[in-house]
Amino acid sequence: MDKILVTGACGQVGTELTVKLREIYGDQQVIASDIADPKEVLQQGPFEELDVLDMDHLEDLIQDYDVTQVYHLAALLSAKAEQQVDFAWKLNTQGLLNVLNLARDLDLEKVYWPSSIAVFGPDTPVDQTPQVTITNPNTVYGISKLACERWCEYYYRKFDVDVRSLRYPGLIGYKAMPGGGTTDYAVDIFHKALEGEPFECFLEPDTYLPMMYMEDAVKATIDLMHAEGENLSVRDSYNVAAISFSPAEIAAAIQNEIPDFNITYQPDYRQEIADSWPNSIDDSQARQDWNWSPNYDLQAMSKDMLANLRELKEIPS
Ligand code: AKB
Repeated sequence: MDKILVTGACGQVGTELTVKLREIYGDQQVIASDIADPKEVLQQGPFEELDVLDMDHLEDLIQDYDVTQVYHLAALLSAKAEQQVDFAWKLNTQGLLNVLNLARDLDLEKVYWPSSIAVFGPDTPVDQTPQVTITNPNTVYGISKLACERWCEYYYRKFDVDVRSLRYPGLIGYKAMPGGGTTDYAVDIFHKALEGEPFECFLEPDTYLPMMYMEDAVKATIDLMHAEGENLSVRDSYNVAAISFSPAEIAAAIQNEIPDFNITYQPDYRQEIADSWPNSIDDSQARQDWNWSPNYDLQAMSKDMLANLRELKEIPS
């Protein structure tokens, strides 16, 4: 019987992934954990307060619940990490190493860990960035993700830990807010547009970044975890792609639905982070190995985001 522990379950990805995993495996089979208090949506099943740097507590939880798989999502995102460099490095790298060591020592069946397009840097080819290419990240978040990718591959090859990973692009969803990323603007913009407020964007209008609707990100994660291990040729982290757009383009997509919506631009330190990341990603290896393909383009995503947020915020259309 699969028993799944999700760390960082209160985060943007964790919230949606935990709900989906409980739909698939059953509420009691998925233990949500976070350093933060449980959200209402996570109270359908077990919840444990957990600091992933506390290895003893992590080990106790895995043993007490007979956990077979860990989805290790607890981390600091790019913009926040630049403000707390030492802590970001410690949380992002030691947190994963704690999980990988326990996966090895307690013989866990599988581990999922998210990497990011932040592993790429200013020397990386920006368009259709290949699976294997120059990385050279220049943010603490990117450096930590790249180091962790290497650890994942190392633990797979050396200790047979079945750890699987995706390089998430910016993720856009309506069920949970992102916290501290460079791509967060692409979520905030929908909230402002629906509240009838102008949006001040912290990136330049023509800053292209790879993005993905959360439905697709959750699908990619589950599909990768359900894939036959022998089909997976990438054991550091898979490129996955869906949409690439700029702030000006997403504003235009929103204006199709809300013509009065107004955007202004006030770039800050996050512009430099965004400038070091690719415009678009080549995900052909993921397509080939486990049949990855996204369902949402910019228009479909914008429509769905607005419809769902309208309902949640009880705003008439
Ligand atoms: C961030 O902006 O930090 C994240 C990411 C691209 O990993 N959304």
